[in-house]
Amino acid sequence: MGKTLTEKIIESHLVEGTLERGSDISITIDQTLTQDATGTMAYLQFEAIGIPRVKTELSVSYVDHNTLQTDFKNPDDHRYLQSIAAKYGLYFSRPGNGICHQLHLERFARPGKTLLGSDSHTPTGGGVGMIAIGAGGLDVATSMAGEEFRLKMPKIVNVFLTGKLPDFVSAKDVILEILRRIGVKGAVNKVLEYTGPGIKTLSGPERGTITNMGTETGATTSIFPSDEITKEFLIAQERGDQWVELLPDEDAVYDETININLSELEPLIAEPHSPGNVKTVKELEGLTVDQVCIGSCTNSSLRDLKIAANMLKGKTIALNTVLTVSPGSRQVVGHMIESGEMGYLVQAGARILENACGPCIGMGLAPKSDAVSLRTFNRNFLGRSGTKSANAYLVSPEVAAMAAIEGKITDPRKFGTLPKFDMPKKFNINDNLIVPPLPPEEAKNVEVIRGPNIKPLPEFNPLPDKLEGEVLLKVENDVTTDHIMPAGAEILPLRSNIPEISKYVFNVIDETFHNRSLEKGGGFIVGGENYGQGSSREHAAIAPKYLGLKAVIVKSFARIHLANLINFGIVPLTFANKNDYDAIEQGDKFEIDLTTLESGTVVLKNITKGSKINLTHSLSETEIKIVKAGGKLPFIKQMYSK
Ligand code: MIC
Ligand code: SF4
Repeated sequence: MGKTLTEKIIESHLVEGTLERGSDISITIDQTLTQDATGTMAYLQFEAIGIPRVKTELSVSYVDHNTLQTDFKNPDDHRYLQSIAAKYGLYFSRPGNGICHQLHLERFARPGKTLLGSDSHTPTGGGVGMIAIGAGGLDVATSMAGEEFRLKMPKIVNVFLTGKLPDFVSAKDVILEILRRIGVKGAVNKVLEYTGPGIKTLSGPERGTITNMGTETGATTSIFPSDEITKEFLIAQERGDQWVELLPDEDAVYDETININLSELEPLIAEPHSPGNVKTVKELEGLTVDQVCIGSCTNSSLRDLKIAANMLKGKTIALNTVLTVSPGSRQVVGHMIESGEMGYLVQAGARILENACGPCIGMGLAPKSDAVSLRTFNRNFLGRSGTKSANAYLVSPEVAAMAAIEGKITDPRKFGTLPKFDMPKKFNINDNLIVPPLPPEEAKNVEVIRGPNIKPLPEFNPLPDKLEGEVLLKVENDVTTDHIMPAGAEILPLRSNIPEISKYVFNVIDETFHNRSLEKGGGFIVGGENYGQGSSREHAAIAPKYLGLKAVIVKSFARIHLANLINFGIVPLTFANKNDYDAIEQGDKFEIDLTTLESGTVVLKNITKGSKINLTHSLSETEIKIVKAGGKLPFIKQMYSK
């Protein structure tokens, strides 16, 4: 029986387990990446493990999230990260170089390799045929220390593409179409593997757009084969020697299939406040647009900026609309300047921002009250833009540029003829902002620099046999990590300081959460389906843990957040019977006996209601030990001390 590409790469990295779907497996990790907002924690944890140098083939530390620098905190973090990279053998991408995923695709992503990144959009690397997975910082830290990465063997979905995208329809519309069909939990514990004749019409970066935003379906990762298009891209990046052909077998067997005829797609848009609320642009035509933002790791490649620039050439943005552009990398900026196309954006009135995450994570350029903001980004969760009353919509660069010109949502096909532009056969390569690892003898003498913003990791104790407390909060389906641990200009700089950042836990839905948790000595969260979708930020686990959160009881979990809860010793439990969710109220007193955890089920006593509820979990034997030890770090320390 033939194999899928996913199976081939996983099999070549398999340490434990089999390809049987849903079983527990572990794989070796060739490359890691971190960004600054998750990186400081990841490296504090790496330091705590006590290994002198990273054991991966390649590890890169990027700075792209926290570049606003309203005070000493962000630059403190940057310094810390730079000194860590020098000490432990990592590449360091200096602030100003660009967004981690765009940069990694340009300079480091390699067909056939595995990449683990402490950012949920790490699957961007799947655009060149690698298995690239997002994870919490601690999992990345242990991978850097040479440990294998544990996951459930995912199901593999064949996304079979035929046809060719029409003018003014682009890669973003492909992933929006998939989100329209399967929603934000449609691919949990699945890999989206792209095949079919249509893939030949998509360039490396366009494939990256699709695999990047595959994250929003809950997928473990997404992958394209490594073919002649990949070869062309790697040659253009002067990395032709790293190309290998990697295709699924012709008789590969997939668990599911999604058929998409690219020729039939039309411009799409995701409405507030979920990437899964997809409509056609036509349906929303005429809605006044206050802000347009082009950029983010989804749509900031040279191709994306070129199409927008050429549509805006010789025009002025509408009086009622603000346009921001945050390019993905210096390579992109360099080409745009050289070709003169950056001038088209500037002359049209675009506000050119730094090559960084910027408005995507609420780091500046918050929209006005009640604004309609059209963004080429991948997430439009409530409050993420920095303005709680704003309505963010997700679109392609074509739809964004058209809205900037017209001041209202307009089908870009009304623009007329698609402007022509050339893509370079060879990109300008300048890696002078990527500091390579120091040789071990020199690295030894490097001193790690810790500013006052870097606070030590809190320590957590083993769990007792019985958990007691009350329901601190009951939430609905699809609660995101942006609800649990918001980001933005005020909160993001606190990522290296758990006591401080914990003050903002659940702030968007309940400002009393922090104080109540402390008053009650911690307790429980009850939630619906897909709890913890979105970001890989482990702060959504560490900070609630710091406030005393003992267990989370939900209908289902999102993959990365589930792993983060385990890593920090918060027991993740699911209802055996989902209807039991209904009878629970905030404030109910619970008792959970953990001595039966190994059997796969535990009983929850709702003391307030006088009822008993059966709970289950998906924890492996090792994960049970990790949770009971109070988290992965105490668990590893226990292991090493033995
Ligand atoms: C995001 O897009 O939400 C982030 C910010 O990049 C996160 C990581 C983080 O919270 O630091 C992600 O996607 O994992
Ligand atoms: Fe940065 Fe936004 Fe991409 Fe997250 S989704 S890595 S915040 S650009």
